[in-house]
Amino acid sequence: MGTPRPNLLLVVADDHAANAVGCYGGPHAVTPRIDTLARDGMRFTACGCTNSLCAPSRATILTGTYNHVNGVTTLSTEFDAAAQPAFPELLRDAGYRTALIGKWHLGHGGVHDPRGFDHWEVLPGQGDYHDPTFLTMDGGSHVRPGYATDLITDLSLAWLQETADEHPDAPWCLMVQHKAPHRPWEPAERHAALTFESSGVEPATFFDDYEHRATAARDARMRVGRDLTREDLKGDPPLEVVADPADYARWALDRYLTDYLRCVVAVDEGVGRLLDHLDATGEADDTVVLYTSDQGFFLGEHGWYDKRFMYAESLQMPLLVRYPRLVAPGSESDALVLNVDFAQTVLDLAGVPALERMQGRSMVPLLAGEGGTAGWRESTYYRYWEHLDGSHHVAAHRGVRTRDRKLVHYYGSGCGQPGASEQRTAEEWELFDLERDPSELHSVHDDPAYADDLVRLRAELDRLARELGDDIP
Ligand SMILES: [Ca+2]
Repeated sequence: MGTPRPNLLLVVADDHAANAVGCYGGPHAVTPRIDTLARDGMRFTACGCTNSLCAPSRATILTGTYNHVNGVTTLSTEFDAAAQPAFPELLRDAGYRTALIGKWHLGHGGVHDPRGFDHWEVLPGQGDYHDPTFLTMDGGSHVRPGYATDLITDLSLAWLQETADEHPDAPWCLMVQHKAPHRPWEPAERHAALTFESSGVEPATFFDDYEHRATAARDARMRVGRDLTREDLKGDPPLEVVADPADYARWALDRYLTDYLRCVVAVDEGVGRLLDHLDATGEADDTVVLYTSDQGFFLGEHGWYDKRFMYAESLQMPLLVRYPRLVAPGSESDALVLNVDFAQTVLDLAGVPALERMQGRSMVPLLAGEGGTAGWRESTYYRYWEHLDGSHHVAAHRGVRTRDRKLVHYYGSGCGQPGASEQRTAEEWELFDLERDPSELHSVHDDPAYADDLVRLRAELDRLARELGDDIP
């Protein structure tokens, strides 16, 4: 890249599904400010995560490596920032001012603290929505009165002002990491009465019967109509819905989505404040703005909340990138990009060499609109390690996704991972024809018509595992 080196504003939400980002065309259009990033930049329609879970995705984003390399396989495996070089440190070494504000979720104290930042202020663990405690670089902590999403934006704007005052000539990289809209979905007081027509609309797969798939789908404990708690739903159901499970499920979905979307509205407002700031300071043209989430989320599809599975809604991450000096407004890419690509992309935009160990690819050619997806990867590797956790009970699995097929392998073991059950479960496979069955309702794994596909995809799964250095269970 030429000069000037761009500023880098990376906004990472938590569990923000593409179906709740208006520009993705889903049912929930509540993000007018975030949507301007698609209007003015590039919308990626097929961005995936490599493991649909908070901490593992964050470790992948920072290091540009898969979880078998960075060690953050589950929620119980803390990040060793001293042993896992991450892109912010490389940027700082190259003269960038760097900061991280908000959710970290990769452990705290010593080697687990954020590294490579001139400034950080983070929530402990998941953090709280209201009057949250923040941890600071000096080892201290303090409670800040207010709403987490607003406070994270306030602190981000304050740091931008401070760095502009003290280091006016240095480019900066700011990671704004929201807690929202993560469970338990507690909205700001000013949004507590907001309602949404779309919260009452059930997805086509809401009453999924989990037939024609591995038993893992049926056995998962993340059904909106069964597994959300009274705390999640903020109260008891009205009497008229308790007798009928379908009525109860619809009520729970509306309750769940209403609070989820209220939390998203605050995130959108926060993004709007950051964009307004860039306009006010005249930095908009020289700043890369990237909006994403650490993974996707189920908003009632298949009857579920949460993530973890390799199914479409949890696999897909929203990814919007605005950078007027490189990216054409209103552009779109359907390349199979991954969160493991972000580190190398950001470094490339800054003109800083990536590390040899990084396992993704720079998306800069895609952002520049050069050659479409020619030469880009045509298959992606996935592995969810947290076998049968006590709450959601999703079986560990790995898989390969191509443009028109998805092969999933439930390998039946926690492989000794912290946070994973040692209970053995049956080994199972699923194969989906994504063209005929985009909702992934009917595995064709045992259909003779797909025998050739199966052979080809199993070989591709093995090839990817070998290439990336993951042990095949
Ligand atoms: Ca998350």
